[in-house]
Amino acid sequence: MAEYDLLEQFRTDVIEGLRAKQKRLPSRYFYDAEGDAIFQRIMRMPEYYLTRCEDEILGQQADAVIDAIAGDAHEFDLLELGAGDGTKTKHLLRRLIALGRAPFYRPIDISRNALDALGASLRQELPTLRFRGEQREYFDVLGEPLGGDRTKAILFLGSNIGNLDWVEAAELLAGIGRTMGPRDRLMVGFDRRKDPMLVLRAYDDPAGHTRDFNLNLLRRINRELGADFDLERFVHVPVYDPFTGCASSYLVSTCLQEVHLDGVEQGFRFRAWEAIHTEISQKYDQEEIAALGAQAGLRITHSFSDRKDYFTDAVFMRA
Ligand code: AVI
Repeated sequence: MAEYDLLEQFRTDVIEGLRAKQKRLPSRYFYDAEGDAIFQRIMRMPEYYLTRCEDEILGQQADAVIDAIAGDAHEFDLLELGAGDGTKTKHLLRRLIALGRAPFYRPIDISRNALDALGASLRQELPTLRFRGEQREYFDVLGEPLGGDRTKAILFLGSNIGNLDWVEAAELLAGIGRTMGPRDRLMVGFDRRKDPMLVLRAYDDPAGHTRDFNLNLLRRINRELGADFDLERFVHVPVYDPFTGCASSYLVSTCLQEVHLDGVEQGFRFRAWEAIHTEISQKYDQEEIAALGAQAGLRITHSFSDRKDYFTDAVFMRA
């Protein structure tokens, strides 16, 4: 999508979300340059176990993971949806290069900043690697297949799937599955169900990075869409429901107020303590991972977990 269309889509989604009976803002808009930088801080904080656990899996089980996703293919496309800074994937890339194998790495991310930074670091750290970044949304892959007749290993790491609800997640996996041949594999990173307080702390950190991450979305709306959100009048409220395994974030208005957007005549009214839903981060158990895959027409071939069983990278093929 062109820059102009992206901005129009952002505007439409914000207006629709703030007009809804239960207000919402899509979490995919967290990731402007500032949001990317805050997310880097989140990934480094002690409470956010997800990144460290998946890093442990890819670092310590790289050979087994490579075997599971690429078999004996020498040349293959390694696609990554939502590549971010690619830190964890570099474990696999380094090992592949050391083994003398020749993957063509295709990181796909909605964030131009993330892709540019990743490209620069790859050129420096892995100068022999062939790669090409693509700025796209995950869901674009449904309308526009991932392409190529070469063997494909597709990565969807970091519990990014957790930011989708069950129906969206199953649709995305099914859509990816339709583009997969019998030799292709898809590896998805799932955050596992665990002690609810541990999950909650990952989204309710004492340093306030997750709060800043959420509030930055209002700052972005102010800057890009000419709104007048007063950030002092919203608080970040994370909750975790151990019944559904869903962590949710809200921005809650602390008072009665009206917010305006350039070109929109009617303001958006907030009652005191009215909430905007901003994000879900779904946690899964092993049965749910298998059931989600099955609903998408996929079956698990391998499953890799960290020592604490906090995180699982599941490898799927077409059922
Ligand atoms: C990108 N995604 C998997 C993160 C998560 O855990 O849901 C985003 C995040 N939101 C708050 N902290 C981190």
